[in-house]
Amino acid sequence: ASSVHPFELFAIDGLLSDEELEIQRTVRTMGERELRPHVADWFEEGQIPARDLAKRLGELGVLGMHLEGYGCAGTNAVSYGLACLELEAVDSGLRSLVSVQGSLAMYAIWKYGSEEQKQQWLPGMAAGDTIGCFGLTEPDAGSDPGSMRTTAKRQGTDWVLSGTKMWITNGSVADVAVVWARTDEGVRGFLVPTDTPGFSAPEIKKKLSLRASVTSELVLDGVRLPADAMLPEARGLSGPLGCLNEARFGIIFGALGAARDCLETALSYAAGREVFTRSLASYQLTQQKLADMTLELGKGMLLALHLGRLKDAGELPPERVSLGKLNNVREALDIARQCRTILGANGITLEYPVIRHANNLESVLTYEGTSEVHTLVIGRALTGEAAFR
Ligand code: TGC
Ligand code: FAD
Repeated sequence: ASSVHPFELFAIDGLLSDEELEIQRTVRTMGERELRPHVADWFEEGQIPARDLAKRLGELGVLGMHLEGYGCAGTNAVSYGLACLELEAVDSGLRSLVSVQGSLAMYAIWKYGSEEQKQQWLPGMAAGDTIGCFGLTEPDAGSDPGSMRTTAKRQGTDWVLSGTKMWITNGSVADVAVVWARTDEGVRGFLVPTDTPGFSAPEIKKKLSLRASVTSELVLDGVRLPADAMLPEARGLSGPLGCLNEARFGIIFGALGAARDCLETALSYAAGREVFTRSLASYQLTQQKLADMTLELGKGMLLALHLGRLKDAGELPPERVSLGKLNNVREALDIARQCRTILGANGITLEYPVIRHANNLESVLTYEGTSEVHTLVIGRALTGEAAFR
């Protein structure tokens, strides 16, 4: 019997330009050929060849791809989203590497940096020769970054940074850390070369999610920086939050990549698996699961594309980003868990990608604003009442 791909049922490709389709195909091909064969091992071992990966992703042109100038490709937002989708179809950890490099570390410099800072850092970061990380979260300040304790104090013309950042993607492999700290004039951002005395980045081990991604603590023990290490154009919490909008946008598409991979796996598994007398795919209960998941995947994709078009038109305020991040990550996680049931016991091994995606999506639900935070952002937009505190 013939079958149709979930995205084909929704006629998604017809909504994309030739250039967008080409970028999507290129990233997908590279991911399938070069990343997928290794990713289950990276996940199992809890180790990735981050330097080689960054270099290869730089060659592919996806690091900071939606930024203009300084060696960046300057694509539209939808193309960037599609690249995130294809990388996350392999593993959320790979999309994380790209999100943090391009949307958090590079974007912070691109948006808030001086011309000298941009010239110094961005071309190497776009090429993947230089790795960046983004330190906002602290052990006691996650959803509420305004309560951060890390300080930057003036000593003559220098700045001295002290404090601890937690859960920082790419931390231990980074060459430069974008660190947000409290100063007498509010929260400011600093570019910290990671070989500066007083800086260390121990890796966080024993994770059961995003194992194919480096996650670290950043320790700032009296890190002395020159005056020009500060990002001149970022003032207050709107600086880091402005970067988060960019990374959250990538996740709106990215999470659907993980979901698509789970659904494709479950469809093919159900077609080949005989239970009782027939293929698992021929039972009504299975078809209900597959139909419901296809609906959510397709609706999520339509939402992502709509938000992408709005972003390209300059009409994507933060509460719209929250709509996409909340919906698409939540639904992707539900899809991953439901697909897991279709694979039965095979669903719990790394022989199939499904439980790896499901475990990864637990992190994706939490980072870049938890589902509760995005719910409250939408609630504030609807009612005018902030319920965070
Ligand atoms: P609030 O009073 O609302 O705002 C403070 C200032 O910030 C402005 N603002 C924003 N600006 C740009 N984009 C946004 N999304 C913004 N949201 C708020 C706001 O206008 C204000 O500006 P000004 O000039 O008046 O000072 O702030 P609040 O303290 O009440 O907090 C609001 C809340 C809870 C929504 C916010 O703090 C928040 O988003 N919390 C979640 C934190 C978060 O997402 N952390 C992520 C860390 S990075 C990460 O997880 C990377 S993982 C990546 C990977 O591996 O892929
Ligand atoms: P908390 O803020 O302590 O929240 C705990 C629970 O309380 C959550 O369910 C939350 O939704 C809920 N909650 C909080 N406030 C409210 C409220 N007002 N009302 C109701 N419920 C509430 N951070 C970085 O800065 N850079 C990175 O590169 C980075 N990478 C990460 C990578 C991984 C793998 C992970 C897991 C996290 C990463 N983070 C990073 C940190 C991430 O952004 C935070 O974990 C996240 O913002 C939540 O903060 P928290 O873990 O401190 O949880």
